[in-house]
Amino acid sequence: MPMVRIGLIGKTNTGKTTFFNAATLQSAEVSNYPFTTKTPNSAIANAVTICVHKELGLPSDNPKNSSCVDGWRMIPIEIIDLPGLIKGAWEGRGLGNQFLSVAAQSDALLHVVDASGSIDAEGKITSPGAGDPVADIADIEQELAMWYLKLIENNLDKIVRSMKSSKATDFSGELSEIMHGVGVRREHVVETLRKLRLEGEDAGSWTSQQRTDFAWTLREISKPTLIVANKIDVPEAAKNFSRIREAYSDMIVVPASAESELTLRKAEQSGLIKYFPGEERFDIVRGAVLNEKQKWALSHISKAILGEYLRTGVQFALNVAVFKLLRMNSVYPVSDPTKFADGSGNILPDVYLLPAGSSVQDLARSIHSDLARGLLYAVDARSGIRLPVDYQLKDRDVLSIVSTFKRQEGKK
Ligand SMILES: Nc1nc2c(ncn2[C@@H]2O[C@H](COP(=O)(O)OP(=O)(O)OP(=O)(O)O)[C@@H](O)[C@H]2O)c(=O)[nH]1
Ligand SMILES: [Mg+2]
Repeated sequence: MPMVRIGLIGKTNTGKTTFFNAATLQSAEVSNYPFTTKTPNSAIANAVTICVHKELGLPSDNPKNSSCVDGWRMIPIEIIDLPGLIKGAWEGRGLGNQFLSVAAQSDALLHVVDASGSIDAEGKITSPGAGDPVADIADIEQELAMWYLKLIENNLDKIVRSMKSSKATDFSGELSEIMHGVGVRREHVVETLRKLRLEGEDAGSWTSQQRTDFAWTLREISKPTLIVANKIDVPEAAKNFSRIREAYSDMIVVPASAESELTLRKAEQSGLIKYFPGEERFDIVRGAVLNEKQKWALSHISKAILGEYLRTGVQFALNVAVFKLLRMNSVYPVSDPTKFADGSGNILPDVYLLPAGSSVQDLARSIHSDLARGLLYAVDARSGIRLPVDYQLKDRDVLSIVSTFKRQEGKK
């Protein structure tokens, strides 16, 4: 199963690497100098959802491809932290440009913005409130669309020529093939054409406005994005957060303090507090060893972040990206539906993330191609009812796949 991949994009100094470190517990370099990150960092974080084991009345489970902590199922996903982008990146300015293609290989993007307004338009640190995060978002959105436009325009003539020679009328197949590397699928192109009422039009005679609209819409459809309004711990951020929500009312905006999440996860790691990522609270377990600075930091997080915004936003942003933007369902394949176990008796060993609309056939295919080839039907472990191969999977389904090809779960 290819892992869900989420890319962090934004201007320099917005806190992308801090977010990445908090989500993955890595220690990639963070600083207040512009362009600290010079090449992409990639590591594993988790999407978190309530595990089915409690609901099924099982006292415990034996996760293999994921983990289960206090009833939360943690499903590995890949996070990519990218160098900061600047205006003109699509034309080759700055470090970010050469990595736009890496960003584009993500399934979804988290657009990290400095909501405290502590950076200027070029990403240099300034006094809080002086910068304009609403304009920063627009700059980056523009970069992505221009980059798509360039890719499209560079290939449009070729596509139109080849369509003419093959007398084809629909260019979605060819365009998606060319843009496959940046995660554009045929259905994205088809949806874009439909949305803009450009179906059946000769792409070769589109106006430049039509090309631009096509690039913007294709980018939105093929690369779902949410805005992370970071540095919400800085007082100046509250006002900007409202402005961002207003200006981008059609997008999900998650208030976040990546630095607070990093502090909490590090304190949890060293046993100072008990904290589960995304929770609305933490408990101090070794209060006696905390110094004044640590005490102040934890109390500030408790009041200014958890008290005001309920959570630091890091885990929440990842969950929203996976379960809302990408509409993933979590599905638990088992080989013994009566015991909810694999062939070796491991209870609920695996969970798969599959986009809404996926079928039993899709699940079988993502487990093993042989399993899919010999696929007969599936059994719903909760009810024992047989499910046809085209049954559309629901979130939290537990099912056993019956195929002429026998295999044990966990063997790939
Ligand atoms: N107050 C506050 N500062 C933060 C937060 N997140 C990051 N910072 C600070 O912002 C500065 C930039 O952080 P980085 O994580 O290096 O930013 P980046 O977006 O990766 O920057 P580039 O790699 O240069 O693109 C550092 O001084 C961080 O400590 C936050 O949630 N709150
Ligand atoms: Mg960085």
